[in-house]
Amino acid sequence: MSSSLFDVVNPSNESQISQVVRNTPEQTSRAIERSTSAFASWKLVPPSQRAALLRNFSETVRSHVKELADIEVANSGHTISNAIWEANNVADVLAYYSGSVERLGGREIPVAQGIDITFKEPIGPVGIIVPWNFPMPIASWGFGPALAAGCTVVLKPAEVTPLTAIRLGELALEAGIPEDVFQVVTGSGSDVGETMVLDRAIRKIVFTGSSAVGSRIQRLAADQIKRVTLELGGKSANIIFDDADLDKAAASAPSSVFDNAGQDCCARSRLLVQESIYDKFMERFEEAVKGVRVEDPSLETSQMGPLITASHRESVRSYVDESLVLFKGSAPEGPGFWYPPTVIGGIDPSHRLFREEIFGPVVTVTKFKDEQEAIALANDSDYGLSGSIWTSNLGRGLRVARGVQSGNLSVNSHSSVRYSTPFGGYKMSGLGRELGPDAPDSFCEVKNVFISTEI
Ligand code: TAP
Repeated sequence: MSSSLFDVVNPSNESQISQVVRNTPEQTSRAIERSTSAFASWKLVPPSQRAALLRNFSETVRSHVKELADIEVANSGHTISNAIWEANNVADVLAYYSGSVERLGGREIPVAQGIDITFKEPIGPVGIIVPWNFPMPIASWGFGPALAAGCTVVLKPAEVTPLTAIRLGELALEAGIPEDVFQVVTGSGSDVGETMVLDRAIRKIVFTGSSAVGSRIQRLAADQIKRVTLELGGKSANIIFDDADLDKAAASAPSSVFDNAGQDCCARSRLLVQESIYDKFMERFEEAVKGVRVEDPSLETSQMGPLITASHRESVRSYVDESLVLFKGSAPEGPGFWYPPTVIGGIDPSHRLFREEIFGPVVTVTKFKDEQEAIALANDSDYGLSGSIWTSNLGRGLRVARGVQSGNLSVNSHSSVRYSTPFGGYKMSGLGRELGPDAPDSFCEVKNVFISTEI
C-alpha cells in the first residue's frame, strides 16, 4: 500500500497550513529496520562523543526556538509564550541528559571469590508515541534520556500535530546525530503506532496519551515482554484551604486548568474549596476567570488559544450541561475551534463531569469541610497524576500531599513538570516515571558479570 498525504490545519482559523505523509505499516517497518541497523553503531559511540552530540542537538534546538514556537502556534494553537517555553524545554531536556551520558555506569558489588561488576547497556531501538497536546516537550522527555542511554528512537507524533516533530528530526541531523538514530515517522496510531508496538525489534514503547490506548498498548506489548512507560490522563484536584493566601490561590487557579485550553494532562480540573471561605474565594476566582484573555495565540498577550479540532470541541461541549454552569469567560467567534473557560458547580462526585477527563477549559467546583474530606474527594478518582494544595500551614500542606494518591503534587504552586524531577502517575494515570536523574536507567538493561579470582 503506498502512502498518502493528510492535511494539517491551524486550529485558530481552520486554514490548511501543510500536508504531511501518512506512512503505511510497511514504511514503518522499514524505519524500524533502519533504526535497528543504526543502533549497532550508536551504542558504541564513545560516551564523551555521544554527550557532545546531545549538547550540540540542544544548542541547535535553542537557536531555533522562535521558529519551532511559531510552528507550534500555527499547528497546535498554543499561545506564543507557552510555545517558546516548550521549545526551550526540549533544549533543556537534551542539555540535562547530555550530562548523564558519562555518568551512566554500573557498579562493583562486593562478593566472595571474585569481582562482580554490573554494566548498563542500552536496550535497543525505542518507539515514542506522542499525543497532540504538547508535541515538543513530551517527545523530548522520551528521546532525550533514550538517546543518552545509547538507544535509537522512532518517534510518532499525533497525526494532527506533526510539524514540530518533523522539524526536530531535521535539527537532529543538522546537529550531527547520525542518520537513522532519531527518525520521525508520521501517520496514524493504528498504522504507524501499532506497528511500532508489535515489531519485536522495538524494545520499549514510551506512550503518552489516553488511558484507553495506553491500556491496549500494554496488552499488546505483554505478548513480547516489551517494556512500556505510560503517561496517561488526569483529573487533578486544586485544594484551597481556609488559611491559604486567597488572592494568590484565586489568581492562579484559572491558569492551572485553562492553560493550553485545558488540554493538559496535569490540568487542575477539580477545584475543591473549603466551605468557610467558599464565597470569598469564588468572588475572586470569577473575576480572574473573566479576565483570561482568550485570543489569537500568536499575540504576546494571549493566555488561551483554541481547542485542537472541531471534533474535540464537540466532545468538550457534550460534557457541559448549561444548567450547571456557574459562570464563563469569553471566547472569540469562529473561525477557529474556540471554547470559553467554563466553571461548573453543584454536582455530586458521582457526576461524569467530576469523574471523566474532559480535556478542555472546564472546571468543577466542590466544597469540603475539613482536611479528611479534601483528601477523600481528591482521591475519589480513577486518575492520580497531579494536584495543588493551597495553605499557609506547611505541616498541613505536606500531610495532604502525602495523603493524595498522585504522582506530582505542589503546595502553593501549580508546578508539575521540571526536567530534573520525576514525572508520572498513580492509578489510571500511568505506569513508570519520565524525567529526573533516573530516566536513562529505564532505557538500559543491567548486565551482571562475575570474574573469579580463584584461578
Ligand atoms: P490518544 O488518542 O491516546 O493518542 C495518543 C497517541 O497515540 C497519538 O499519537 C495517536 O495517534 C496514537 N495512537 C492512537 N491509537 C494507537 C494505537 N492503537 N497504537 C499505537 N498508537 C496509537 O490520545 P490523544 O487524544 O492524542 O491525547 C489526549 C490524552 O493524552 C489525554 O487523555 C491526556 O490526558 C493524555 N496525556 C497525558 C499526558 C501525561 S504526561 N500523562 C500528557 C499529555 C496527554 P493518532 O492520533 O495520530 O492516530
